[in-house]
Amino acid sequence: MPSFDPTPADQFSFGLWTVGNVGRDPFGDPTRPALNPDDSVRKLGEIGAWGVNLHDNDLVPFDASAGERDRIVTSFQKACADNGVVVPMCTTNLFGHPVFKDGAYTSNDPKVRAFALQKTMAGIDLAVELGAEIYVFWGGREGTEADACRDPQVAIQRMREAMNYLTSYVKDQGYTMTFALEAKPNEPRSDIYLSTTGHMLHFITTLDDADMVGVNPEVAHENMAGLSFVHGVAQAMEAGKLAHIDLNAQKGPRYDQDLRFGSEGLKEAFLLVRLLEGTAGNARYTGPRHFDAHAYRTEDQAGVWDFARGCMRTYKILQARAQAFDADPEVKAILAEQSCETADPLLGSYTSEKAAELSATSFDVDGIAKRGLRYEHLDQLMIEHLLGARS
Ligand code: GCO
Ligand code: MN
Ligand code: MN
Repeated sequence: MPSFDPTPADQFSFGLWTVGNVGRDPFGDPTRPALNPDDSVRKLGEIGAWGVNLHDNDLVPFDASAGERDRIVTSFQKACADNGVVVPMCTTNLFGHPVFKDGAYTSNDPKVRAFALQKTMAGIDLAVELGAEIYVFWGGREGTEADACRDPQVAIQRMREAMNYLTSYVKDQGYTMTFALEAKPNEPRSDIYLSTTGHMLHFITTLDDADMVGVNPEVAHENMAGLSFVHGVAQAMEAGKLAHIDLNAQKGPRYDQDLRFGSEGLKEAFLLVRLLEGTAGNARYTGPRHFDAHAYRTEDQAGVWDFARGCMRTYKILQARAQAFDADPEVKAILAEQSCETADPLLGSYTSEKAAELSATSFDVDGIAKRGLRYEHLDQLMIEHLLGARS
């Protein structure tokens, strides 16, 4: 039995806000004490995580003085170095303070939009100081309840203006930084703009520096919209736009649950790991495997580390299961039989000659339609690998 212990090559990362989650929810107070960022890093190093991510204010309090900021950052950098933990990604908290109650980059108030840019530039500077090269944008407050408050087209234009401003800032400073846009359909707003990874992928094509911008899809968020997460991630990968990923689990299209990776939706988790690891032959995703999840509210501090170990362990088990599935001769035989990889001379790029030939071709449609595809068997084989009944 392999150990499934994490190694730095796995690139497993956690946000300070994930392992530091105190168990507060809209109905109840914290159930565990706040963790000091330096202690989180020490413990993350101990359990074998590779990276730690943060919002500006997870590390530096909103109202910290310049001196306090520098002291905190220096101490955190030392904690990271001492424990062999890197900071791959940072992001800005543009949702916590009441000033952002009606959005940050999309607010109707130009002063709020300007403050959001100022806060993001400072967050990018902090990220660079910590060595991060990925910057996530999650616009939790960029949405509405009273939708008549602004033209949703204007919201998109303001979002574009902000992204263009900030990629220019990065270039002007000579930083190396990729932006990763994270979609969510709702919560905390009733409706959030650019609500799915698909919306984000198109939006990116309209930006001045589209080559600097990708997506950060999250399992829970795509599930909240009732969509296939695997298909969303695949579209991002195919477009060369998977800049980062938020791994967690979600039970149905409800409120955002941010559960331990693989704890719900095992089949989707299996297919996701298979896709990310490229065990079926596709190009592997090479970026961080970030767990944007938190422990159940029932847990004490020990339970938080059970949760974190569980995320990494489940990922590695699913990786091994996916490798076994794709190496299974029965699976290979069905896939080979069904993929009809031999090039059909009627297909490929259009030429008027080929089109004329295609128009004149007759097809045995009934014969083709009669053929069973053996997907029941294929899916059952996958379930048996998932359940450990085949190896
Ligand atoms: C959520 C979001 C957040 C963001 C994070 C980064 O759970 O609704 O995913 O966790 O990822 O705040 O900005
Ligand atoms: Mn997230
Ligand atoms: Mn979430």
